[in-house]
Amino acid sequence: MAGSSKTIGALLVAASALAGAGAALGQARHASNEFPTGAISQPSARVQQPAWSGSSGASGDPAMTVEAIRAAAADFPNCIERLWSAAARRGISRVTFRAYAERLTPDLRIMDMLDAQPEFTKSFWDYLDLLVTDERIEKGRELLQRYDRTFDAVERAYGVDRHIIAAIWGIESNYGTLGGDRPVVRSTATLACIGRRQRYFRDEFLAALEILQHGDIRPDRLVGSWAGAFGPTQFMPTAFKRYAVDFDGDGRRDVVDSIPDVIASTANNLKKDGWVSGETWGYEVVVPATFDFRLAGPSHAMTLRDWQRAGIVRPSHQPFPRLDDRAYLLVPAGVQGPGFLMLTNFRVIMKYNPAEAYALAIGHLADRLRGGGPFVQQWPRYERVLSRDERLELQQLLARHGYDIEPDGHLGARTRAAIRDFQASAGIVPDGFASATVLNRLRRQ
Ligand SMILES: [Ca+2]
Repeated sequence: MAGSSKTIGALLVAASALAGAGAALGQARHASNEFPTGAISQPSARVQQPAWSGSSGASGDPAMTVEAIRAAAADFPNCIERLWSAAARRGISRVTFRAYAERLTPDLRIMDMLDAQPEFTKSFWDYLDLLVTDERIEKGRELLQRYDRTFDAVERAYGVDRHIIAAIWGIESNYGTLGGDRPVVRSTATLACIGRRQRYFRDEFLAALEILQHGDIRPDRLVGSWAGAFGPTQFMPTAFKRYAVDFDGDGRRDVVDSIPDVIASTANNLKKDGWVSGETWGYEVVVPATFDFRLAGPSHAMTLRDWQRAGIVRPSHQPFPRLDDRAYLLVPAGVQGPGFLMLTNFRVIMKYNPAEAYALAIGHLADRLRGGGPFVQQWPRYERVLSRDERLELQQLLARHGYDIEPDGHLGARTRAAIRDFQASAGIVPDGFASATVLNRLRRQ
């Protein structure tokens, strides 16, 4: 996790994120917020990886043209050698460098993944359905039982709820079964020398070499997503440096093969990111159609007492346990779906995986592991999800109507705000939801 990330393409997350190699790339744990983890399917190690498409990236970045990629690939051995002095300053020996860096070849297929912009995306509810399944709930409960004593010890040491850790384990890698099989050193070396994120990945590459230098993880076990996230809870190399702990006391911080190290390191990560002990992540709430939806969004936090006064209640009118806790309102599907009041710990989960759909899946799976039920309210499953072209068109139409947005196909907070303003002016419930209905209204204006 390289730092915090804020602007989230929240409503719709790229479908490719689920399709391959734990496509791990958020700004925090992963390198771009468009492609979070949560591997659903994973090519097996025996299946031959397809070659690079040989085409320019969709981002339009000058470093992603075919010519730039080919030139950087030709220069790859020199690029690696230029990193030697930085590696040496980190205490990496020439022997280690020779063994793991010098003979690397680039994995150019990663360039396709770095710039993947799928035309079709899934809805928020489709992601939740895919990520929080009965099978995942059952498996998680089994693991909570099997590692009961480890979870006890970790909760005592870090004060982080075991169900959240188990849920991260389940969402990030399906409990260690879908973490990716690409060598982390090769992936990060490729991204450090080729493409549009070289600066970011130089640090990841060098941190990966440090792991091998210290002998924390066996070289053949340091494999993961194409972006270099590894282990059951998908640590990036720099996140490993910051958060990994040796909880089983064998002298190695092995967040791949030691379950105590995995559980404790993940807890330590959340704790250092600000986890509030004894508090949950948030609540499902009912948002009335008359509600002022401009109050929604991460930039507007207020106490649960104030939300209650504004007309927000829990589905069966259970009281909020701690009325002074501050929360922000998330309404992923507008007035037609459930709302959520997100506490501090939701923001902490967002640092772990900076996509709202994934963070909500982690919180919800944790509740289910604890014995809670599904969400009470229905999602608007009849709503069609806009394609990438339609999302762009929606933004272009909004911009043409004078709303302050830059069309990029990603529906973030600014687009939602513009949609709300447009809806208000058109006399529809201003919930900011990018529906086909809104697009049609814009087309007719
Ligand atoms: Ca250990």
